[in-house]
Amino acid sequence: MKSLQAALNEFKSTFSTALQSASDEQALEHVRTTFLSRKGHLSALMEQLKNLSIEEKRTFGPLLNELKQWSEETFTIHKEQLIKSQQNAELAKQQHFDVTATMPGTLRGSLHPLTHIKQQVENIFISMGYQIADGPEVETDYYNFESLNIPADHPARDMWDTFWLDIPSLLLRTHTSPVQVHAMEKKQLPLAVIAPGRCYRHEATDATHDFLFMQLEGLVIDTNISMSNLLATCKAFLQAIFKKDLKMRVRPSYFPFTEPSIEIDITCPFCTSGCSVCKFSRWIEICGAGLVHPRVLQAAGIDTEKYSGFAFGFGLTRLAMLTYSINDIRLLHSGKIEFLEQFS
Ligand code: FA5
Repeated sequence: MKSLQAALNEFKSTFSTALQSASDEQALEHVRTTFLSRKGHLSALMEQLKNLSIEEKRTFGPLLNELKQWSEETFTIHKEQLIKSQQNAELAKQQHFDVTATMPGTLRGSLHPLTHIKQQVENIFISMGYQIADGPEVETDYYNFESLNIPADHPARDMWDTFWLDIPSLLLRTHTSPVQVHAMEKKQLPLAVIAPGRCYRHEATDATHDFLFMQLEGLVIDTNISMSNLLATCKAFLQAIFKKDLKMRVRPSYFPFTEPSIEIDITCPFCTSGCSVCKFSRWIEICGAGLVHPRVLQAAGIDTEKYSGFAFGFGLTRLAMLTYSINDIRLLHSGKIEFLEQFS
């Protein structure tokens, strides 16, 4: 009897000591398995009960139950205290964390030059009252060609080397002009939209041509629209983007969806007497444009007696090249960190 009493006392003191020195959850779990689990010291003491006489059982039964209850409660209290103090320590660490501190040697991201120019262009046109329109990059033959007055047998299709998909009549859009038709079909006239976006052409690449590039489409439909509205808009836009009073030159051109069609050149923003960017000509071709062809308006169900419009298509990638003096268009999709770092 005495020895069981001694064992109970010893359990109490060793359990208390072990619990006090358990300073993390792993140590606490070790205390639990050693003392309180099915194979632990407490179970071993309980086992001894069955070998005792009835009288001894009367004495030690309640004592063992008390010990069990006490040890489990003490363990739970200790565990809760430990978790709380860990949380407090974690919180104290966070409170001393300086979110504004700079980490030495970390790479800082920046906007891609194409994203940057796109945002600038959008802001300029939004300030002129334009809305941003969008269209799919996988287009149908109808929107990329037919609706723009370029039927299947029209030789002008050769102007745009096309990536056709395996699915009949689907292609990667060769220009942003299909967005004109999507916008007109919404029939909310008058209309002033721009559509910056990616285009794809199945052509050999060089320093100024890529198979993937960005264009900026513009379309205005209203009553009494004339060529002078188009030229004034282009001039205002170019002055805003290059922040210079550049001279514009207009050349006659041909696009099946505009009549008359023009191409616009600007004086080179980088030199006064010729440089490699303007190929020593002092002029840089910047966009195709014109008055929207009546057939395109009619295809979109617009009354050509009442409405007319102008459209333009800038090479947005080329604008980025001019703005940032990038001498090879292919760098823009090279993913080269040394190249991109220059724009941060
Ligand atoms: C067009 O794509 C017409 N849709 C533009 C237009 C719109 C005319 C509205 C009239 C009215 P063009 O094929 O010329 O036209 O392309 C327009 C601009 O896109 C070019 O001036 C050039 O800056 C750019 N561009 C064309 N091909 C490439 C290419 N492979 N890589 C990079 N930029 C290109």
